[in-house]
Amino acid sequence: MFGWTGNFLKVDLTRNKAVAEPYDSLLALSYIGGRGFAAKILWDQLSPGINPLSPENKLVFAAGPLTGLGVPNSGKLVVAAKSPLTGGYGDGNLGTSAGIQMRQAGYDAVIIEGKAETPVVLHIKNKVAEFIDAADFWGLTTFDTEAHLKAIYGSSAGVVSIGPAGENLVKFAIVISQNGRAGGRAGMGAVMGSKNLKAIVFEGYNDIPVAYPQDLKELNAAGYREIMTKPSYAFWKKQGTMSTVEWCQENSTLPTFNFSEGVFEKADKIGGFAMEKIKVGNRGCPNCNMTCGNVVKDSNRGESEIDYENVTMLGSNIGLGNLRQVAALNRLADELGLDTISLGNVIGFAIETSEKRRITEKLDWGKYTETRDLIKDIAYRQGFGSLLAEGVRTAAAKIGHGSPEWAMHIKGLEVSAYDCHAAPAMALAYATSSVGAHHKEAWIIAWEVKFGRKGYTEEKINKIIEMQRIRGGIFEFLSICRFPNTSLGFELEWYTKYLLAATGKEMPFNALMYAADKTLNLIRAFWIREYGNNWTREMELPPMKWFKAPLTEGPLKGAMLDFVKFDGMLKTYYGKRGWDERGIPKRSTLQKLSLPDVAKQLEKYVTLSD
Ligand code: PTT
Ligand code: SF4
Repeated sequence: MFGWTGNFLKVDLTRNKAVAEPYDSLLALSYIGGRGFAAKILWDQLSPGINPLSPENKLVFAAGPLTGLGVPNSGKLVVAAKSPLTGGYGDGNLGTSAGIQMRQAGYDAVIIEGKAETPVVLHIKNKVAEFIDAADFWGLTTFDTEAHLKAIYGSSAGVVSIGPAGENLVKFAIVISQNGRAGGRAGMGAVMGSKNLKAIVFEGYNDIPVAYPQDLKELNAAGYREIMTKPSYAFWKKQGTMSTVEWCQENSTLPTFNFSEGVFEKADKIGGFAMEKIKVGNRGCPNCNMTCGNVVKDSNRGESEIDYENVTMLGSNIGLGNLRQVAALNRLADELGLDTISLGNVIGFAIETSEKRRITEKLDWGKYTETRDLIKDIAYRQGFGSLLAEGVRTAAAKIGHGSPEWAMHIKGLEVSAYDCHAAPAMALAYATSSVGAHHKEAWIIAWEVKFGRKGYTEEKINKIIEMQRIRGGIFEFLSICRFPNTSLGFELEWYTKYLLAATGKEMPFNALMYAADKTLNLIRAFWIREYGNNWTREMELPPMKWFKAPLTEGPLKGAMLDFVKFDGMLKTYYGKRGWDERGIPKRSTLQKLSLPDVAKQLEKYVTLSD
């Protein structure tokens, strides 16, 4: 095979064993890499119903066939497992040289199973895997862990690690690399912690076989040049995703006061232009000339790498309008290894619950010091923080007193940073995302704002499906950053050319879309297999707040979602997907995607329609 290494590495932490597992070209061509490989591995190798934090769960790091070959924006790595937060499929995608080093070590994926008796660091160098005692690392922040490991193994080693949050099994603990790249919102850091795995160091010095090396070299150079010619390139380098703050404020979609409002009176204080005033540099993933990580000095004079999601979830959503303080909270979350989106979401929930006097804890909007202390309590599972560490769905279920109505999650994953009172399509995108309420697959909000907020139309559904295939499928199985395409307009045709040069295979766009559907349906099947007959359409409905409590401020004052229309839209979406009214793939759909074995297995858990 060209492009693919043809090997996974299976690591058993219980037995301190690592074995290379070759796979064939059929698997490569069907699932391509990254999320595709991760989904296939988890479907094939996990027994349904396992506890996600038990040794039976498997943590998969998977890259695509272009990783490690110098392709623009290809320094990304998928991390996946059964999620302890949602009970379904979980994954995330982080920028790190670890993916590049993993591929150059000779592996397209590393599958980690079992549990080390005491904390370890896994060191993978070419074909050799070592299990290193991590007693001295346990308890360190992600920044210190990576710094210490790089001091030992050199600055070119790729390191992914967890912080105290992962160690303490916080359900939304994330995996961190390069002091601020984060992946695995749905608790991948907790899965790593449950295995007593503090960090992985990857070092690879092998060449990856490439079909047409000269063509690839020229295409790579041309791609980087092309990206720089895009009209929004210069502004992107200045602000990255931060300009979204002002845009959301203008369009009443800025998450504010636990998603009660879509506008925030201090939005200009935490927006892209405010950020420019305190910016000290750009950081980014490897192989990227767009470097969208905005490095700012925070209120503790530390450096913090910020972007839209973390600034709004730890800013407007908790009523904090001081960007340096928001940046300090973001840095703390990175150091502790907490997902900033879920963190801002659970804190917003806690403040609202306190405001409504359903808990005895006194919490208030926009209080930096109290919030900082609460974040530490969450990471170290102290007091009330330990309840919030379970995620908003569980916290609300335990608190009761009506609080599930303002617990902002779908399928257990906290909603990310777009208010949907007046955005039915974005709400549907959240509802049907593969990991729970994440914006990564169908960021339809911009399209919806441009073409009309009010409708619950088929056109919107079609657009969501197309976006899910491209963003949740193609970019995730290639494990390549989507921003050149989605933010600058770098054309999708480039990727078919890269694939041809790297693998020698013609993979036209429609073949990639088919592969995307296959992976997305397999992920769907994974969820259904886990939930069995408890799976219902209601699980995919957005939080009740968006249906019952209208916006009280801004130009869209009074707006909220319509329950009946939304439910109808969800059913139509299912129909277009080839799923039944519960959202379960039909037998014929799985057969069309060459997944007859999946249908057969699924039938043991639920009744499938034809
Ligand atoms: C992603 C989620 C996001 S999505 C953000 S900001 W975003 C948050 N970032 C966090 C962070 O930082 N620190 C922290 N402790 N927690 C964080 N949680 C949140 O995690 C990120 C960029 C961004 S910035 C986005 S949209 C794009 N995401 C991509 C993706 O998902 N796939 C892909 N093929 N390309 C992407 N490119 C962009 O990458 P999760 P990164 Mg992330 C500080 O994984 O679980 O999906 O969570 O990777 O290297 O940090 O780059 O406005
Ligand atoms: Fe990473 Fe940003 Fe570059 Fe994408 S654009 S590869 S997220 S630095």
